Order: sequence, then C-alpha cells, then structure tokens
Amino acid sequence: MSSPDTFAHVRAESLFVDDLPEPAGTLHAAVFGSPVAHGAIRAMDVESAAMAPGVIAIFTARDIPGENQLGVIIEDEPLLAEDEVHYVGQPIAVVVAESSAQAREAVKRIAIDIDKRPPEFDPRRAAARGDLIAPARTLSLGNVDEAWARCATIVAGRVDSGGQEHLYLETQAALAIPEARGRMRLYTGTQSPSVVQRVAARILACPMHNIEVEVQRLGGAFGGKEEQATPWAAMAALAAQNLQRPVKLVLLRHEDMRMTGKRHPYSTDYRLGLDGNGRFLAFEATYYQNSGAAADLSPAILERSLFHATNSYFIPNVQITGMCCRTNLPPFTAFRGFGAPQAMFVMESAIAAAAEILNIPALQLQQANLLRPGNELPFGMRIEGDASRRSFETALARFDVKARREEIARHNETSPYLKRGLAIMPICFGISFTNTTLNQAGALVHIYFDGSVSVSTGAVEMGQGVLTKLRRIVAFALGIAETRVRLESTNTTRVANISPTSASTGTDLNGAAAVIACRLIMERLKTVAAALHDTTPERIAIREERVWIGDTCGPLDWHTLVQTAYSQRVDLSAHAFYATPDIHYDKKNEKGHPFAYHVCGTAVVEARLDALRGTAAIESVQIIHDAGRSLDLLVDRGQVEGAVVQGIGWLTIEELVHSPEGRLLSDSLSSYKIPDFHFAPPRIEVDFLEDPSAPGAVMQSKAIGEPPFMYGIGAFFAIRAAMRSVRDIPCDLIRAPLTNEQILRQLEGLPPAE
Ligand code: LUZ
Ligand code: MOS
Repeated sequence: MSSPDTFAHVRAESLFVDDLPEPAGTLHAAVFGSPVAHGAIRAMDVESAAMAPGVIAIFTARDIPGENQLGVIIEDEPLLAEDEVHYVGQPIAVVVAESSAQAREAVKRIAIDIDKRPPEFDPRRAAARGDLIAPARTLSLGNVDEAWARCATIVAGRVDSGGQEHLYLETQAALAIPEARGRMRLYTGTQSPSVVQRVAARILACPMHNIEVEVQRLGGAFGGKEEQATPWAAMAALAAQNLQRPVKLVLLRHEDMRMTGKRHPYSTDYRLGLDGNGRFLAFEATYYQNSGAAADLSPAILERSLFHATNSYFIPNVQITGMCCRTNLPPFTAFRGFGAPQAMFVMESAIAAAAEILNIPALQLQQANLLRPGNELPFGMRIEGDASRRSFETALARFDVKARREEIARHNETSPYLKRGLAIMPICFGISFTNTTLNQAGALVHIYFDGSVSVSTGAVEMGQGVLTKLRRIVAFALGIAETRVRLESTNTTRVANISPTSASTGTDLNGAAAVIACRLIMERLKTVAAALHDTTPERIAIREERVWIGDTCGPLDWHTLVQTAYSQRVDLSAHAFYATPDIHYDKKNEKGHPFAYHVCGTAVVEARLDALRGTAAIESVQIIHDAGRSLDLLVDRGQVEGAVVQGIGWLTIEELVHSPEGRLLSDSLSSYKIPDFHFAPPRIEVDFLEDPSAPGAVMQSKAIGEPPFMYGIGAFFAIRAAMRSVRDIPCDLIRAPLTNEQILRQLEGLPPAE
C-alpha cells in the first residue's frame, strides 16, 4: 500500500510551504548575506535598499528582541551577523517587501564595508592553529602501541572525501503568521519542529508555547533540514512579529546552495596493521573534519564518525582521534549517514591499500575480519547477531562473485581500454541518536465515534514513507483497516518536545510511541467488550475489525465497539511516550552502549571504465540488506535504491568547487552534478536478508533511511579496481570524489588533484 502522499505527489497536488495559500497581506523576505569569507563589519548602508520599490522594512541583528543565537549543541552562531562575518553568504540582514522580487532587488542595493581578514578553508591548517570547535575526542580499544610490533604488514596513508550538496527538491522555506495574543504560527519545512520552536522563542524572547510549528511534509531533506531549516523560519518569525503581518521566506536554489551547509569534507591520516594471516591487529586514525564556521551538528557528526571507524570489521587494537576544525565556509551539517560514510570510506581505503600492497583481493581481507557476535567495538558496545557475516556470505554466493571476478580478469586482459571492476561493500550502521537524550518520542491517538482514527506523532514526512509505516503500525495495533487511520501533520501543539526526524529513527521511535498509545486505548476497549461478553479482557482481541473472544469471532464489529465505549463514557484518546531502553554512553571514558542495534548488509558493485576517456559508470549494485521484518517492502526498497544512488553520487560525481575567496562556484545544477535518474546504475538489485537478526525495532522492523547510503562506497573501489587493471595507482593518497578528471589524472600517473 502506498501512502496518501504518493497519489498527491504524482498529480502535483501535494502542497509544500511555497504552495500554501497566502493570507491576505503576506509580505516576502529575502536575505542579504556576507560577500566575504572573513572580516569585521565596519559599516553597512541600507538606505538605498529601504527606499527601493515595495520595501517595507529591513531587519538586522539590532532588531532581535531576544538572543541572537541559533546554536543548539554549542551556542556559537548568530542568526544575523553582528560585528564579524565568518563565511560568504552568512546572513546579515533580512529585507521585507511586497513581493519577493522586490525584496531581492533591494538586497542588491545594500552596501557593506568589511575589514577583511585572512580566511581559512583547510581543516588541517585550522587544527594546526588550534582552531577547533570542540575539544578533540579519542576512542581506544586494546593497545595499539604494543600491537604494531606484532604486525606483519602495516599500511599508512591519507584519505580525503569531499562535501555533498543535499539538493532536496524543496528549498528552505518558511511562512510566519502572527496571531492573536502573541501567538506565532510557523509553517516550515523542518526535520526538527521543536528546534525551530525553541530557537524562534529564543530569538523573539517569548515562551515556547507562543510558537506553533506546523509541518505537513517536506520535499526531501536528507539531513539538510535537521538543523538548517531553523534560521529561515526564525527570520520569517522575526519579521512577522515586528510587522504583525504574515511573512514568507523561500530561498531560491542558488541562494540555498550558497548559504546552507552540506556534508562535511574530511581529511584523515590512518595506519592499519595486519598479521601474517591477513587479520587486522591495529588501526589508528586522525580525522580532520571540515566543520565550517560554526558548530551546528558537527560534534555529533564527528562522534558518529568515530563510532563507525571500523565499519563491519573487528579490530582488537584501535586508537582514533577526531577534530572539528573551524573554517570560513557555511557550517557543514547533517547529511544521510551523519559522519559514518566519511569514516567508513577511510576504513575501506585502508583495506584497499593493504590488499593492493599484499597483492590479494580486498574481499579476502574484508571476509577475514568481519564482525562476529560478541566482538567489542572501540566504544565498548558488543555486536549482537551475525548479519554482517551472513549478508557477506550470501552476497558472495548469490551474486556469483567468484566466477564474475575471474570473468572480469579475463575481460580486462584482452580489452585494452574498456575495463571492468568489482568491489564488495559491507556496512554496519548503529541505530539511535548518539546523543542518548534524543531517543524519545510522543504520540497522540484519537478514536472518533465513527471508528476513524487520528494519529499525531513527532515524525516528519519528507518522502521517506514514515507516515505509510506509521499507518500500518497503528492499523495493526488496533486490528483495523489502514483506511480508517489518518496520520496528521506534525505540530508542536499536539506533540511536544519532538526529537528530529533523523538518525533513521523516525519509524522506530514514533512507531513505538504510537503502539503504546494504541495499547492504552485497546485495554479500555477490551474491558468494554469483556463486560458485554461476560468474560475477562485478557480473552478479548480485536482483529480484522471484529471482536474476538478467544478463538471465536463475536458479533461486535469495530464501529459498534467504539460507539458502545463512547456511550459508556470511556476515553477514546491516548497520549503515550517512548524512550529507547538500555542505551547509554559515558563521554568521559568514551565507552557505552549508544545504539539500540546495528543494521548490516553487503553490496556487490560492478563498474565499467573507459580508460581512454576517463569515464566510468556503475553497471550494477546487488545488495543483501537486513531490513528486519519490513513494514513495507516497497518503501524499504525505495530507500535502499535512493540511498545507493546518492552514495555513488557523493563519491564519483558530486564536487563542491569554491573560489579562492571562499565563494561557492558550483551553485547551480549546471555546475554541480547530481546523480539523476539517467546516472543511476541500470541494475540495482535489493534482496532482504532472510531470517533477520534480532533485536529489531517496532514489530521487528529495522531502520532503513541511512545505512544503505554507504553501499555507494563500493562504487569508488569498483572504479579503482578497473583503473588498476590499466596501471598501478598509488594508495598513499586516496581522494574522493573520483570524477572523470581525477580518473584521467591518475591513469596518467598523476596524483589526485585537490
Ligand atoms: N542526528 C543527531 C543524527 O542529532 N544525532 C545522530 O546521532 C544522528 N545520526 C544520524 C543522523 N542524524
Ligand atoms: Mo539525518 S543526517 O537528518 O538523519
């Protein structure tokens, strides 16, 4: 069953923020951003802008009644710059006019005088100067110093990965509507309604109950609206509050690309030691995360990198250090995978380097070191289940890896320019917010007296199908048809203190809360039914919209039962709360059990390379993925396919290009390549692991959003394998994205260019 949104989407009937009917008198805002990457503001002249046609008002930091502060993890980011600017595009002023075109015209008339300071764009140089956003963190297991002496082989090198633009279809947008008695209603496209509510209240100096955040659906997010939908909503609220008129702020695509943060680029030094049998003995890494100009979510993202440093492998001796390095770029932010892809790319690069040096297939090293039940990870958590190994073995067998490797080797020997390459990519991704506090959710369920059901949770629908899954969960919990269940918009007045819909936890957390709410109502309904049938509530069940007494289907249907309960003055509404049990983390000792479970799987990726032109394409991706007991196979398949394509895009074609002054040059779809429908591999095969490993989440399902992104890493190594059939490629510096230009350079014997 597809979601109600599916039909509305294909008929272009779904409304996004910019499509909402505008209340009479709505004004439009545009943002003036810093023209330079670093400097002190000497003076700003807004007079000419204020005189421009249609302009109503211009707001700067001075107009903020509350705290000029966006930061949630660290309070280091003003909504509007005051004395200093730290990246090109940093918001300084908000212009409000009768139309958005007039507002944008006026923005061009703002003149600013900035005393420029030297900008820093390189995370390693920032770290060398000690410019870190938070103290460095180190995780360790065993004793690396002692282990190195026992290693038969040690490989070391540097691995760089680039940023990634989210390119959600709907750009950042907000509509703020002032209402009576100080209330402000905010329509916005955010993954984090309560963060918007909290920050807007802080900016406006009002209690949170004055701010109502309403989210119907997002046109994609991918992490880009976990933290960075907030400023635009806060700016619209600031203007609306001041003018007491509705204000809408919708970014144009190039504004969105220039002003908002992206996936963090990382630069990493590593060392991997192996014994004579190819067993990993020791791993050391130092991650330099390019965090941009403010903290945003960077410390949490770095933490997830550290938790995924060893991917699907057991390494008994590990020492890894990560640093959030401050640079003069827009604050980098959450993006599907949240730091794990960057770290897992390093691990796979280290394995590739070791395999290349030992002249053995990488899959041999991967296979020899896969996680087994009971293995300890560097942060103290032990692995349950054997999905890593089972998915790996199943993939090798089902996708005929041995025979294909031989066939590819034969092909490459006889084909001078058209080469093929194969890579295996296992993944193991921890599910739960690494910040334990965030692993909570509320749900509000109403049953109306006609038997129809209304469900509100904190989950935000962004195309991932969370409402489809929640509807199924609720229908199952109540024993009724899905058509009776309506999932409401996400609204901070119905569910409070909402955690972001992110970390792949939307269904796990909100689904669990919804189940508890349904159970509360079910207990009451069973008591009513039991009295009617002269039995005990324990013997009553509701299935297929009928009341069952033991194994007998009774005369009562759902509708009658609900009406009877209502007439007996029984509460047909429930609010419930869920907090993931048994998770904890001790940051001082860097040990704990931060994840409810891991999601594992294995991909087999095949690439084709035209060595003359330097062009590569991914022919096929074949996957064995542990989705638990899927709540919706179609939704899960869609998530896997989309994630894989997005992951391949990150490592092969998506390239952020900045001018030497720190201005984003790749700010449109003509200069930034994204993986579109035509780019997608012609063959993506997704098989779900039979007999999924426990534990799972709601109804033994598993989180699906992020883990499959990292299958895309296999594309890099499949192309690299094809390149290596042309010539040796040095492994001391491995750099993504592997664009056509980089392929050609390396086939010419040059190192990858910065
Ligand atoms: N957001 C967050 C996330 O705040 N904490 C996390 O651990 C996380 N993981 C993945 C994606 N978003
Ligand atoms: Mo996210 S990267 O908002 O799950």
